[in-house]
Amino acid sequence: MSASPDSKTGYNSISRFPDVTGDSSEDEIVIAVMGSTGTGKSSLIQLITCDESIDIGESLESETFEVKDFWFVDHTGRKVRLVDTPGFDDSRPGFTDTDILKGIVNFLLKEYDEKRKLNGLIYLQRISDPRFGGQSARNLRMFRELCGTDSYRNVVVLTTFWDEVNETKGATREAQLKSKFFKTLVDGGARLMRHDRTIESARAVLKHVHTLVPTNVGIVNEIRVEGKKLEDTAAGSVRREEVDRIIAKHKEEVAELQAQMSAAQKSNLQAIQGLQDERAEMQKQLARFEREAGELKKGLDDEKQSRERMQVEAAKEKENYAVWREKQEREWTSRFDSQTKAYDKSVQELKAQHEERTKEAERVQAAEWRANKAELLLEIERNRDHDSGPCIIM
Ligand SMILES: Nc1nc2c(ncn2[C@@H]2O[C@H](COP(=O)(O)OP(=O)(O)O)[C@@H](O)[C@H]2O)c(=O)[nH]1
Ligand SMILES: [Mg+2]
Repeated sequence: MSASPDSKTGYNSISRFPDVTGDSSEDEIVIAVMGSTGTGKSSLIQLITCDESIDIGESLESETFEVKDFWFVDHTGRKVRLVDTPGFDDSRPGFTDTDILKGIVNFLLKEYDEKRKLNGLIYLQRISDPRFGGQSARNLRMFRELCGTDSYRNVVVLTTFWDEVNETKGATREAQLKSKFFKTLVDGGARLMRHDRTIESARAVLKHVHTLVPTNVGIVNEIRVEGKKLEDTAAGSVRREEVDRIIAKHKEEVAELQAQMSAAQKSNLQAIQGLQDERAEMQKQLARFEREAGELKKGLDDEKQSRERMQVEAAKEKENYAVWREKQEREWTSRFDSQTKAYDKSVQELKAQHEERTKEAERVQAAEWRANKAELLLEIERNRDHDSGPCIIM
């Protein structure tokens, strides 16, 4: 059995490789793997990541009851995160579909809050199933409502268990899935692909997902952008309707048993015991669904708090930015002032140096002139002495 999920979020994060790209790298590829229990979700993730710690269910009883992500670095050096999700069904004692819905929604909201979109959503479907039963229909409906029509083009409907059908039967079922049960998704841009448990078919899916434009799924937009409560989202209301319907049906059945018991009271005690057991079982189930209805409502309070927390955080971030900007402006102004002062000072110094040098040059030149003048005067004096000397006539 897997490690228990984070008690608050129902979501675990498991990494196999060192984080080479940083936590919220834009290059990161995020792919959610969904579908009913036992369709091969965990097996597919294990095949791709080679992670032996992944729990593979040996029976249809689900091994996966929390959302977990596993990641690896693909051949192009990109970090790929594959998110294993539980299917919507009642095979886990103590876990309701609302718990599953909350786990998945918490994961999706966390991705959105950390500014990551989903590159792809792989929805697994066993091709070997002879009929598309109520459980499969329920699962598919929840999946579609979680996605929202805008994200259909990011969906890959991946058929598994091809080894359990012959090609003709498989192809016939595939055509039926495409034209009937998955028609809405395919018409909206989803791709139908096959997985035969080989790494090649798994890689083909990844290759296709790499070409898709990342998306924010519908339920995230409903909660974060439109401000809806979980209960009022498309997926939440599907679950609420279902829970309400089941509660109403159970109540009817309990009332009917009560009536039968009163009638049987007169006939025999054994029959009464049987009916009493049946009523006890019925009431146990009723309590389970009533608890689920309460849980669905409780989820809303959590969300309200988280939405309010996000609003407070956004306001705080805005305020921090204003403070940071003001501080930055102050720093720039003071830096500019001191630079201007330093510049003025060096201009003054240069000016003084220039004046000093000019004066020095003038001093040198004046001294030279004085020396020249003295020499000239001396020369003149000498010439005068010569001209006025004794004149010898031959
Ligand atoms: N025959 C067959 N068995 C498969 C295939 N994929 C998975 N399984 C088996 O089906 C069971 C459930 O698989 P798992 O990956 O746990 O399904 P999950 O509940 O969707 O995660 C396991 O015993 C797997 O070994 C497949 O393509 N063919
Ligand atoms: Mg699983």
